[in-house]
This record gives sequence, structure tokens and C-alpha cells, in this order.
Amino acid sequence: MNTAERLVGTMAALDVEYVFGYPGGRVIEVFESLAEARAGDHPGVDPEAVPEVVRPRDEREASVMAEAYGRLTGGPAVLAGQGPWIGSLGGIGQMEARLGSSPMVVLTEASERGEYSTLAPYQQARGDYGGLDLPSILDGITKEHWFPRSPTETVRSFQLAFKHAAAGRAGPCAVVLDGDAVTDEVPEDPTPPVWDDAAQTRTWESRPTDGDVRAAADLLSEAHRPVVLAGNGVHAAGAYEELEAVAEAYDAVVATSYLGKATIAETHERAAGVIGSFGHEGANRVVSEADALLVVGCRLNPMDTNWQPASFIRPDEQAIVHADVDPRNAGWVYPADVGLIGDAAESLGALIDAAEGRLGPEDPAPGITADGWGEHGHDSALDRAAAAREDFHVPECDSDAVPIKPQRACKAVEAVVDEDTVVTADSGNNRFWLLNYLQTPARRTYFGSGGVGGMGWAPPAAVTAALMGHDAVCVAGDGGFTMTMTAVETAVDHGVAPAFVVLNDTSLGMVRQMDDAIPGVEFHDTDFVKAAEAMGGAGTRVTDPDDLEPAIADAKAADVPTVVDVRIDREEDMAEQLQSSFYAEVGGLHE
Ligand SMILES: Cc1ncc(C[n+]2csc(CCOP(=O)(O)OP(=O)(O)O)c2C)c(N)n1
Ligand SMILES: [Mg+2]
Repeated sequence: MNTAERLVGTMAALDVEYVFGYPGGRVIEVFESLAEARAGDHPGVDPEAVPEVVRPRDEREASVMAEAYGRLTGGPAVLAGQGPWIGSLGGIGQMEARLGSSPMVVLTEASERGEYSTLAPYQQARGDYGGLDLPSILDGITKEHWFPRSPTETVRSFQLAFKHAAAGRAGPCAVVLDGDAVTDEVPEDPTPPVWDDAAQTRTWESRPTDGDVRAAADLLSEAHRPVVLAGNGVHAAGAYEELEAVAEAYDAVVATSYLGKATIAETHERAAGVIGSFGHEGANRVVSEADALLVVGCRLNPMDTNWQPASFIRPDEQAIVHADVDPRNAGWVYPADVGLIGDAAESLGALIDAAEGRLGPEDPAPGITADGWGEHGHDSALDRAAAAREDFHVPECDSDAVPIKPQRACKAVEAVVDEDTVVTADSGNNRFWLLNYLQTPARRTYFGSGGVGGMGWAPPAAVTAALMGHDAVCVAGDGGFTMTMTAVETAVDHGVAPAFVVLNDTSLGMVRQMDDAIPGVEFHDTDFVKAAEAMGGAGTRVTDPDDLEPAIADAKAADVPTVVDVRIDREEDMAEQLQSSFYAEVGGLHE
């Protein structure tokens, strides 16, 4: 058996569902092997277990699809392609996976040319003199990477890539195939041995110490206004039940980070919305008024922390419990009183158990003014959460104005979201409008580009969501949509039908609104309806707000991918309206 065949066997043994990729270089042999194995030509490999190949229109799209798969399922898909393109176009999905902690395995190659490799190079990416240095590129964007030189090393590296992609804080792990190793025979009984695929790739959960759990439970149970701040780690661990139960056990409000949006239904009685510089004022307020914070699965990046104004999170005054699967993340941005290191479901579960028998704070809650807390400081958790949730609505959400208000467009999206729906959100003004005015009615109904936050994430991510069986709705700006609108064709290819809602202001709205003298912010008026039709999809342009809800509902129900080109009011100033008062305190200059 040659190496390419053996790698396909590993993928089948590990139940890899999809290879998102583009053929080129030595990866072509892997693609061939995948086809042979699916046709039943690989003895011992069940054709049904061989992953399906999805070949989008370029490596960027493939990388985003693979990242979205990891985020939605918690397990890795494989991104496969030729080195120079995986190291460039394919960088976006890998960066999102790295900063957003999504598991993903990358199978690429160095375009190694044997004896020619040390001569003037063409495509060659081994990192030797004169060529491209793919290992260095991957070093900068992946969690781990390997450059094996023999068949045995290649098989072992591929196994380890699966293990490391999922172990602890998840991320993208890459293997660079080298030269003839791809087609050479894999030795039967190498020393040291290659272990069984499943055995070599196992990972185990981790959980916090009893002492740390007790200390955290003490702080939380003695608090008058505890708040849970849930991040992407709750999605990653699937710790949804535990999140609600811990909030119940300590009578806490739940706010989320941007990547943690929809870790709790935002209609839930304890949900307060999304914190951050362009998040909900009410959610920010609830966090600032907390006397104890349980941060779970959230690194607290500057957008989450409103760029750290003195009035927001205050480690000197607030008790901070920071739960994270990576010990380096707990207490990173703000000193924590207690770190809970482990899987979010384990940490939350331990806190739920530890709450039993605790009676809550001995003293009555402090009054409004006595201790200087804000006006909502004395209310019950449910009252504080309900007050915060009012920020999911503003009068513009009901506006019949033409051009269509972006706030109204978000409510039209909200109207079609049920528990089977996954909304994928892009970058730019559109994402902040949506995060504020889409009040998710169920968990896991929203995922956004926000690890690195690249434009063009939402369209391919929606195709992945649709492949996973969800009713997928992509929401993007016209800039981001144009970058990856070939996702419409990928959807057609695979018989799935996401809806693509474009909040179209014929410009790079977020940049234009900073200063419309910035060169390059205007777009010409692209006909997205024609573009969609040209790729086998359908499209409609909406200018009248009355047509909006039906158009989005029809697009969602359609059996071909359908683009809804919503012409929004480009004068509606995102930053001016959505900037939080906390962010304003530090000058509002950073994004
Ligand atoms: C790939 C990529 N390039 C550049 C940026 C920087 N950026 C963030 S938002 C934005 C404007 C987005 O325009 P559009 O997609 O039309 O959304 P809008 O702000 O108009 O809603 C830019 C250029 C980015 N996040 N990703
Ligand atoms: Mg735009």
C-alpha cells in the first residue's frame, strides 16, 4: 500500500466526513486514492466510510468550509490542496481556526521536485534556498505542523495532526507531504511502530481541581450579582445544558462574547445579550455591575472587553473566576481570583455539583446608592437580564423607511430563525447590526467570523452548515459576499440550498463610515441576482421593506441557493449607533 492510500485509510478509520480541497501537486495522488477507495478498490476500506470530496472554487473557500465544519461539529474535516495555495488563499480558514479554536486537519504538500528541488524553483515550497517556505508559513498560522520525509513518518504525522487538532484547545494542524513519500510503499512493520489510527488519535477530557472548584463556588455563591460570561469554549464543549444549570444554581445572568453568541437562547430568561465595543449596552452594563464574574471559554479579547476601560471589568472590585481549557488563557487579560482549567462542560458541571447545599450570600443585597453600583444594581438576576434584553430592539427595527434600515433587515432574518437554523455572519457593519438585532431563539443558531474575523467567511460557512443538514442563512455585506460568492455554485454542486442575505450598501460600509475620503471604499453596483443565476442559483433584489420578510422566507424555503440582495440605508451609521458607552470611554479609536 502506498502512502496516499494509507492516508485515505486513516481518514476512513477516523470517520472523517469531508475533504474540502482543490487538487494540485502531490495532493492529486490523495484525491485519486479517495476516488478509488470510494469506488471500493481499496481492500479493507469500507467505501461508505471514505470521506466525500468537496471542491469549492478556490482554497480560501475550502479552508473556510473546513473551519466551519470543525466549529459546527467539534471534529476535524480535512483541508487538502497544493502548498503554495494552501499557504496563501487557504490561510484565511486556518487563521480563523487558530484564533477561534476550531479543529481542522490540513493535508498539503511542498511541490517537491526531487533532484530539481535545489535548482531554480517553480512552485517549490520546501523552504530551501530560492523557494517558498511553506513550513514557516504554516508555523505562523497553524496550531502544529509536520514535514515528514518518509511514508512511515507521513502516516504517523497525519495521525498526530488529528490528535493535536482536537486535544485541549482545538486548532488547525497541518501535514506537508514531501516528494515521493506520497507514492512510496508504507512498510508493514516499522520500528518504532505506527499504532492503530483510532488508538493513536484518542484524547481525554480535563477537569479542574476540587480545591479550585470549591474556591470558585465560594465566590459565586457569596455574590449578590453574579454574571456568567460565556464564550466560544461553551460551543466547543457543547456545554449548553451546563451553562444554563450553573446560571440557575448561582442565580446568575448570562452574557456572551461575540463568538459565544447563541451559547444560550437569547430569549432565555437569564440571557443578557452580547458584550463588547459594538455589542449590547445592556449586556456590558450587566457585566460592569456584577460583583462576581464567571468567565467560561472566553479569552477576553479587546472587542469583548471594550478595550478595557476602567469602568468595565474591574478585577480589584469584582471576583473573577476564569474557566478555560487552556491554562494560559485563565487570568490572561484580567488577573483572576480562581482559574478552572478543563473542558467547559466539566468545569461547569463541577460548579453545579459544588453549589448544592450552599445558601447564597448572607448579607442582603446592597442598595442602589450605598455601594455605588449602577441603577440596576439591586434588581434580581431575572430583572437585570430582562432589562438588558431590551437592547435587542430599537424603533428602526420596525421602520418602513426606504431605503431599508439595516436594523429592520436583521429583524427580517430573525423572523426565519428557528432551532434548526444556522445563521452564519460575516465581517463589517453587517455583523454588528446582526449581532445586536438578531435575538437568537435557540442555542447554536448563530456562528460568526470572529477568530481573525475575515470577510468572505459567511458564504462558504453557510454551505458547510447546509451540508450538515441545517437550514442555513448566510448574512454578509456586499464586500464580503463578493469575495466568496462562488459558494453559491458549491451549494448547487452539492444539492444544498442556503439562503444568502446581502446587506448591500454598495461599499465597504464599516471603512467608509470611518472616513468616506478613504480611497477604495465604494463598489460599483454589482448585480447579485444575475451572479446567482449564472451559478445555478436564484436571486432577488429587495428595495421595499414590505417585501423583505417574504423574500427571506422564500429564500430559506427554496430548493436552490437563493441570494436576497437587500438594499440598505448606507447612511445609517453603525459605529455611531452601536458603540457602547464603555468603548466610548477609551476613545472608540481602535477598530
Ligand atoms: C479579508 C478581509 N479584508 C479586509 C478586512 C477589513 N474589513 C473589515 S470590515 C470591512 C468592510 C466590509 O465591507 P462589507 O463586506 O461590504 O460590509 P459592510 O461593512 O458594508 O456591512 C473591511 C474592509 C477584513 N476583515 N477581512
Ligand atoms: Mg458593504
